[in-house]
Amino acid sequence: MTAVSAVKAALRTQAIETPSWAYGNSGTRFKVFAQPGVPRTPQEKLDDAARVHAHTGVAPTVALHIPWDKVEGADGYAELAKYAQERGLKLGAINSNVFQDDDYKLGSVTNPDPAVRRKALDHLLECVDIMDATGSRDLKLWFSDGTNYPGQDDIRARQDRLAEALAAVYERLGEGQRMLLEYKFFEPAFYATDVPDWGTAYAHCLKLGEKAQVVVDTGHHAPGTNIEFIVALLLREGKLGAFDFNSRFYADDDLMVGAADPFQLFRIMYEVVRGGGFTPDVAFMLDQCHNIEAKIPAIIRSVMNVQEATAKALLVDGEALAAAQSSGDVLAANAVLMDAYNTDVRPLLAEVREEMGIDPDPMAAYARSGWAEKIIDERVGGTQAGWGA
Ligand code: PSV
Ligand code: MN
Repeated sequence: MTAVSAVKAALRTQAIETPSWAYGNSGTRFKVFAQPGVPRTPQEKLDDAARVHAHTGVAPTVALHIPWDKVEGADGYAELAKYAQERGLKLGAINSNVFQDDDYKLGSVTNPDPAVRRKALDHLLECVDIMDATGSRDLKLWFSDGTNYPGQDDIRARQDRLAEALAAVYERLGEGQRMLLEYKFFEPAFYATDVPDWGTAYAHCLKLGEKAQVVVDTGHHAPGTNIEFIVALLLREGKLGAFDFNSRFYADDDLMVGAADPFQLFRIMYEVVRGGGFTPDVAFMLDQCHNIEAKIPAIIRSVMNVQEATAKALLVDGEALAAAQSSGDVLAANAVLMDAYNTDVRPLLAEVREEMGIDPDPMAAYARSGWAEKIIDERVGGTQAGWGA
């Protein structure tokens, strides 16, 4: 049996990064529903993130998205990092954005026009400059690049252009910095996406070197994909850099992690633990949008969902599992996993929180804190943060 004290100790060290954009307004291509109290600035997003960390104890970093979190002035990003630090936070991954300008209609770094490619590359390099100022370790790259129609552009040439841009960014990385390459099987390109799957991301990262790692966004797979297999394989190859956690029912829904399929999240976390991925070398980030639900409690709930899946994964009796597996006892092996999955870990996590000096019930503590009412009262006027803001 796994010692409960060891499980608790591991849970206390967990770090789940929350995304700045989850605190802002979001929606679908049909409608963005504004919510009262939503942050107007990157600083206000950090104020909200600090509440999530205060109530969960395990959300100490915040990912930025550039230009959504652009700040002015030569020292703007260093000051933002200081602002975070004063609130008990650190700035996390810098997410690049080469998907929202008109220039990128036919792609960014894979665009047939060299001038557009240069512009996209300059943005990626600027993101590394920002990492220097914020002290961030990771640059997250997601490309919306692809084609809508067969014959629209040369699939192979686009891979060459992608490789060229990635190599230039890789060259620019400093000591202790990494690039994380994210894949997504479709959207906004519908025929051929230039980085559609883990294999493509892996092939590029392998060529680039050890500072290039793959990001698994759980929402970026076709229905039925065995994501935990991908996780196991990337870990085995030393190429799993991070997760973007969220839930999907249909496409890239960006719903709360663990909401659609908590069993899948458990299976993923089991492979993480099994493969030695429960270390700071793998970044556990959320990439979600809260279109209709209150944002801060939704993020707290998401962090708790990841914690619950992790606790269950840590509770798997490895010895019993190995014994059942090696003796070919299919049902016993399956039962070991299911026993862990079916354990109610909420009391254990409540104890962990008490030991960390925080309220055992983060949702109730946040509701009692009065923060939601305070931001609704105070954040009046200005422009609320949201897509493209
Ligand atoms: C793309 O769908 C993605 O998952 C990337 O991580 C982007 O940076 C993020 O969503 C934007 O919300
Ligand atoms: Mn993502």
